[in-house]
Amino acid sequence: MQNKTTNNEHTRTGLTIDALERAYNDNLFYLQGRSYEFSSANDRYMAAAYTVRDRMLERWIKSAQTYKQQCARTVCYLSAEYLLGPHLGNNMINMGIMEKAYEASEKMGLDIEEILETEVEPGLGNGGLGRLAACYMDSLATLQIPAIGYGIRYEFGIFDQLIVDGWQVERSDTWLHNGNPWELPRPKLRFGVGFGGYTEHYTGDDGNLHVRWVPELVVNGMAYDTPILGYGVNNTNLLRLWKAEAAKSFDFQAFNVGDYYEAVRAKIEAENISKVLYPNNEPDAGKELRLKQQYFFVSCSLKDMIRLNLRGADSLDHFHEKFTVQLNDTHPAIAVPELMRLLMDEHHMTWDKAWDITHRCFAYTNHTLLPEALETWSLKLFQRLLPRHLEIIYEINKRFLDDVRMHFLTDDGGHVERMSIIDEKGGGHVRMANLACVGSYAINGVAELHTELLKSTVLKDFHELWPDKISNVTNGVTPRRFMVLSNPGLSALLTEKLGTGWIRDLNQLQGLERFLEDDEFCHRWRKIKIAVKRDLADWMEKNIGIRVDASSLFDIQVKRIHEYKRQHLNLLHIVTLYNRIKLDPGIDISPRTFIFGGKAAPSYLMARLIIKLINAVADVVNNDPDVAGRIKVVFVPDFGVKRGQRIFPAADLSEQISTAGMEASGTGNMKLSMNGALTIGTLDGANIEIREQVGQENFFLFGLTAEQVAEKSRNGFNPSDIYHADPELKAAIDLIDSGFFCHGETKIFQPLVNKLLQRDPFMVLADYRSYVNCQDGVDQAFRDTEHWTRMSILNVARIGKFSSDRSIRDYCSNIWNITAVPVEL
Ligand code: 26Q
Repeated sequence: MQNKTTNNEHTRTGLTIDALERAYNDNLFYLQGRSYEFSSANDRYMAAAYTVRDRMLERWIKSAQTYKQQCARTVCYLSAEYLLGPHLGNNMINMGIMEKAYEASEKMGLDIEEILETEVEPGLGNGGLGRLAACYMDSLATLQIPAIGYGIRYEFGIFDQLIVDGWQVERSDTWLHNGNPWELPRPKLRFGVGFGGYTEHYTGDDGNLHVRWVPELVVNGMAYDTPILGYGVNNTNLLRLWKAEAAKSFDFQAFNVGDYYEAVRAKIEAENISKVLYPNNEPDAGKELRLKQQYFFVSCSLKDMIRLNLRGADSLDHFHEKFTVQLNDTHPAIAVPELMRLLMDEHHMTWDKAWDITHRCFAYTNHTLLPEALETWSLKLFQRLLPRHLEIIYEINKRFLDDVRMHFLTDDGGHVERMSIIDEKGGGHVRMANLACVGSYAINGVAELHTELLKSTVLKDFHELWPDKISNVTNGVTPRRFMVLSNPGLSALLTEKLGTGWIRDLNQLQGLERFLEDDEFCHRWRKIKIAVKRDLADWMEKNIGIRVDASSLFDIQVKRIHEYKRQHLNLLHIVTLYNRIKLDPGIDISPRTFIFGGKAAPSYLMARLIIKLINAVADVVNNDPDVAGRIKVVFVPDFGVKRGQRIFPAADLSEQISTAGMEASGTGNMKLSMNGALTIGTLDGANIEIREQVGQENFFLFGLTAEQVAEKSRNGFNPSDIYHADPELKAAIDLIDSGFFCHGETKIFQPLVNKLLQRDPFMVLADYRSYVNCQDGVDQAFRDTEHWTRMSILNVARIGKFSSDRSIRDYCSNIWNITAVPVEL
């Protein structure tokens, strides 16, 4: 096989169809060891993946060289989660070779759809927070910002979800089983990370007092690098994930004294640290391992940054100028004392100098207001695992509380107690949010309402003390993955009318407003939507066995299952429609397909029950001849990025129905609206800003405001009064309670019904009437196809703000103070 042809296109870098074809065959043969005739789907996928990866590597190396030469300031994004989604299609889009890949595979008789479908997505995250990190990595590279994403290379990511008899069943994730062509292992890049032990105070050669931590156990972290290519640029950034390994080979000491099994146990324990991703909402059990994970990846990452800094400087005095470090929630907040420790204990800086650098380094993003979701660790666990860090935290806290006392003077009003990093109650806990606030130069919320609520509730005291520290950066999502890749039909129409500029500058979609009166355009808009709905319908029939009408209204709620997201409010509407049909079988209802998807945290019983109820209602509704296909209910199992890419483009209606004040931002709301769905939603999170942008006349609003929710939860509200006053509501709840959806079993859904009627902090019943009436409005609106199309176009035309490019620009100018570094080949 030749490396070059007459047109001088190299097999590993050339972008012509001919070069791609040669490269594919070469990789299949020499990397997979397969001939063309005897390849499996995975062999073909691997050959295609290596073909694309080869073309990323020179860009990657050039990026590293450019950043190094220019001593570029770099963003380090510290996140315990990255929900990346499949790489292959996205990298082909960003490299600009999707069309050529189609042509080349056609020429070779390959099924490119099958190849793309074969990739198992790396599910290294739970949901919104992890997916946000992945969108931000895409935008950072696209905007040519030098950036490193640091995280954990979990061997097992988020579990796979099966549905058995309507219940969620978890299966372990298998993303690494067939090999991962996107990562490059870096065996030379290893750092030791200590745990346990004790601290020693000693006088150094310099005559000063120093502290030395003598850990009981050292675990190694090894780097695995994944290149992240920007769209339409050469910049290729780095996602560096750490895998835990035993520091000593397991036959070392114990073997000599004969305790071979003890040595094996120690090795396994070390490797456990990066074994599995924790589901959110998982309570105390196993918490120790979670803290170990956090410290493990943070310590490796900071040591790596120090190494990089010392390559181009002879001290760490300018560390905070070289790097800015974004903390994705409090999960990496242990970075604050760890950087202090590294600077003082290992690089012999004074406290004052180390603190000056540390608190100018970090910025903290908060993703939740729910008090039960704010992380704390018991002092006992901290003391046992990280004794030196606890000493440092005490000292940070002591100095900080002196400032608090100074600031609030005699009239303390409880500030010291509330702002302390240590919560003295219940045996004592470290409050990670307080640690992150004190250790950071900037704090941000993820949508305007969320940020305002942060300032007035959970972080009120900090806002009083530092009025300029808290700001808002509304979340965004990448249009490359969630439009160009997942909705090629719509993207082609947009590009035909507007050129390709919208892909990097989403505000250019405003140009669509010119076509509102263009009948031919509107007709094509509808044709594209119906085509993707048909694709999804075919897929669901094939994979789930439920046949739906592609011309019905596709009403979609896909996200993690949680009471605050209120999938059960959606269900109450469905049961209400069912009752209406049963009462009057001739009733006129716009045909609808209700599509749900989402995973429940394994220990979250109420969320598991909601899944069971969705499936139980689906079973009855889908098989009742009176309903005659007017409404269908489908639960799509194992919702993740890959399934999302099929579902988002097919939505007519996007359900964003959380209790106001509880969804920090939401990002699915953006993905759906970008694909032409209209939103039915509460005034919560980013919904408010989406409505502002697309126009209130193009958004279905219902429900209590955050203020009203807060007022009701202060003064109490009585769901049972609402139940008795609304006959349709009562009928819906009674039907669920009667066991009707469960072969007469009355017990199963009782916990759910009881909670709704007795003490529901999520106020489902309080919003029921407003929701159902709003849904009646949706039903009417969907009948006016032309007007619906107009609203759909306007949603897309005005969604530009929610590109993650805009979010990253906000971070760059308002928080990070960083500028682009273009890479030339
Ligand atoms: C904490 C402790 C122990 C184990 C797990 C966790 C844990 C893990 C993940 C806690 C929370 C998460 C994830 C939170 C999350 O995804 N939040 C969402 O973040 C999105 C991006 O900002 C927002 O759009 C959503 O509103 C918010 O819910």
